[in-house]
Amino acid sequence: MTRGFPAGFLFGAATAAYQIEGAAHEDGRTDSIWDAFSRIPGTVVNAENGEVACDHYHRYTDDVALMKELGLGTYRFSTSWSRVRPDNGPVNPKGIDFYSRLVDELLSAGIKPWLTLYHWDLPQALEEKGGWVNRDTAELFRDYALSVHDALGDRVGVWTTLNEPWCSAFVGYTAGVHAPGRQSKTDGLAAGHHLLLGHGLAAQALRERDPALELGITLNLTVAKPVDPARPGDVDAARRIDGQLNRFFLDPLFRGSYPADLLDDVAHLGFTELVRDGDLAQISQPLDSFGVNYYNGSLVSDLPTGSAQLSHDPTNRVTSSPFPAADGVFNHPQGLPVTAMDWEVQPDGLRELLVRVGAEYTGPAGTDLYVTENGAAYDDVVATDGAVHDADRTLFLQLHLGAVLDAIDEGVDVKGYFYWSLMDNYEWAWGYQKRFGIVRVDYDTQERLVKDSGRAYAAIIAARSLPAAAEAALAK
Ligand code: GBH
Repeated sequence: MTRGFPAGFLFGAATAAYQIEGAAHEDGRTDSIWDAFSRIPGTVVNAENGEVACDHYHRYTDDVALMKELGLGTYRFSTSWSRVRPDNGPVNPKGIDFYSRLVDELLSAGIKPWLTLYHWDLPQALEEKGGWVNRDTAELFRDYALSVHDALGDRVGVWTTLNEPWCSAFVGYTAGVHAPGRQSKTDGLAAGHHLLLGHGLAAQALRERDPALELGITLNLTVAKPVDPARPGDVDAARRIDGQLNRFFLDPLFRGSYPADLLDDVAHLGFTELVRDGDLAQISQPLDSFGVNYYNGSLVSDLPTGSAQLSHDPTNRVTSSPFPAADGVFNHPQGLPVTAMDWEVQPDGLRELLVRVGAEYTGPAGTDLYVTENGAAYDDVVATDGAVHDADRTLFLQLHLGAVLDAIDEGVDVKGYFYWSLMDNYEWAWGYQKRFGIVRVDYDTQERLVKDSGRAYAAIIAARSLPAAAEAALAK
């Protein structure tokens, strides 16, 4: 027996500007924080950067043709602030024209454009004025959002303000693993609040300008479990991770307040002084859509294990934990299979997360729920027959689509799923070493090759159901 997806369920794939576009110095684009960060020795594996990436800037018509071949109903991409408004100056006609042409190409292929305004690439000129730690950046983000809408609002219906503000704030400003590479608990907290504020300002302004748009935000969320539910230290560890990763963003957005326990945890870092009257009302704008990015869950304790890392540092620099108030919290392996990122494969965590988010946040708010990213890196090889037989990725995809169906069976109205990523690309501090695509990219020739997983996804999309083989795997 196969398992069908509900009518109207959207199937897509996702990318982000800096990870695929290349053309970093073309048509007026200037540096983002990722251009600057990747030049610092030791920050990125093999000192790789996004100067060329997948050369999507020049190959977007071919890439859209591939999307059409796969049968994608929607494509989630991001616009580069540094291309649209170099150094946050006036709008750059050539920069915005690229996105205009991309959108036209998508529309003529029958693919719904899903636009994200910010996927981690702040103009470096703004970082030099304090970046997201500077409250003014929130207002500048609103102005940039309106600039993009001025040019594309007539053709793009779905607008996501931010991708994973947790990563922007805490991996960028506290752990130092991502751009801009700062290692400060207070900077991460300030960045987190100002990103939320920027979201709220942009959301209100976009909505006033265009009441018909579908407006949302995307968060990376986890399922944090205590190693031993009977040990108070473990339970508190799980509470902290949930608070500092999930609820730090979910609660202000949907409930108009920061969680009390989180405020207690970070009080000694001066967090409350940052939050001004009216900020939370500004942040908690009504949302039409909400995106969950899910990769894995976490099992935590206040007792260390052999591998006591909360996050991975690709280049083995001295970096910090991304959690500002979780010193003494340790991640424990669950013994599940891992991807090439060493992330455990835990599809049931996606079901559990969707059920929780649906029940506690999006459901009561009447906000549509989507999985805007989910995917896996594997050490793909091109076989002698010229194909990539990535059975591990196909299984990953099927298991997670199965988890989405499980959540739907439990009554959560999940409206769509985006695989991360359409194609292999620049995996941030890991450079080109990690491949997440359902399409392989040969970085010497820029040739694209649909992997077996891409064919499997295309078949699922065409049938609008999971095949029987997937169900057998799911039953295991
Ligand atoms: C997404 O972020 C990004 O949006 C995308 O740009 C990126 O390419 C993609 O994922 C793949 O990385 O503590 O070691 O278990 C991913 C967000 C947050 C997911 C941290 C993994 C736990 C890592 N990540 N999380 S670990």
